[in-house]
Amino acid sequence: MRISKDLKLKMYYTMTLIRRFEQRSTELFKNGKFPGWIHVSIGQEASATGACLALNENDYIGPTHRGHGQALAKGMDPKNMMAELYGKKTGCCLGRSGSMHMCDMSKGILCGNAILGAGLAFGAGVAMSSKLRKTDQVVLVFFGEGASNEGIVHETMNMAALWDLPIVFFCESNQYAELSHRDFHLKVDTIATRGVGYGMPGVTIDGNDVLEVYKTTSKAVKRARDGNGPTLIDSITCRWDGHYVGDPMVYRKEGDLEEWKKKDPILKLEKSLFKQDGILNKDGKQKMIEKIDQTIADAEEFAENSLYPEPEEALENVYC
Ligand SMILES: Cc1ncc(C[n+]2csc(CCOP(=O)(O)OP(=O)(O)O)c2C)c(N)n1
Repeated sequence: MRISKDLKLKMYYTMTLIRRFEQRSTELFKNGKFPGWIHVSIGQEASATGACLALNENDYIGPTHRGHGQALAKGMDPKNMMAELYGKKTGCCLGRSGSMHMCDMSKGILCGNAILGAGLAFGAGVAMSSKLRKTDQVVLVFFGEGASNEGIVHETMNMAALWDLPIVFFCESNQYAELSHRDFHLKVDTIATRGVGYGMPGVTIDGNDVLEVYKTTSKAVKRARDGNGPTLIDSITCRWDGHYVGDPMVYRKEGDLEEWKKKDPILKLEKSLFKQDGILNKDGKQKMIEKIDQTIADAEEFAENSLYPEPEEALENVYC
């Protein structure tokens, strides 16, 4: 599969935006600028980017509790995301969701979910709707290797395969689930092998290689759109930060962070873009970073200057 120069640059831009957005939101959170809890995905940018860029604009994603990168890659406006983190009225969920439940239906971003595995069942419902209404839309649901052991994940995969739903199950295997290394709760080397048990293909990929993620996801999306049912993708990556911002990471395996940092997904793509003349050079990189930093600064200013919802608005948009 040939990947155009423009798409490669878009991948680089998106991954860098995710990283810098999350680095800045970490600083803002630590400075007490907004309340709650945030889970960042620094180190995993290639997985969210390659997966989302393989989708059409009107396809859907089901994000996780670690979903900033997933939503940005699917096109959420950084202003609405930052304002949501701040709990402001101008946020993507009017200040009601915070970091973990962001959505933007106009961009096909179904609600993030703090209940592990639940997003898969919602996603299968949306995929079923797409199939019944013949809209040709595909749903890609993200989950972690920790969530892969939840009952709802197995029930959903079985049903989705049985009914050939247009859905892609995308596992961001980032090595840790809360404070547990994967070896602590998984007997198998890759959860892709579980696909056999449901009658769907399972593929293991280097989740830090955005080109590989994109190619594999594109095939899975085509299979789903063609009516041939779901694919299970195990995208092997690693989170560099704690489970949540502020996590002291005392459980982390010695030396593993250093090893994973050598496999930085952004640097990996950068090296290949620099090598192929004309795609990116030092100047182009600098300009792109300036643009990204301005986008983030604008988002921050927008969030700072926006209003909080009024207490009497608390029950607006509540359906039941
Ligand atoms: C049903 C359910 N069980 C337990 C939790 C508590 N919990 C929150 S995040 C997490 C670990 C998630 O690990 P993983 O699915 O690998 O995603 P990651 O955080 O690594 O991205 C757990 C156990 C929860 N939110 N929901």
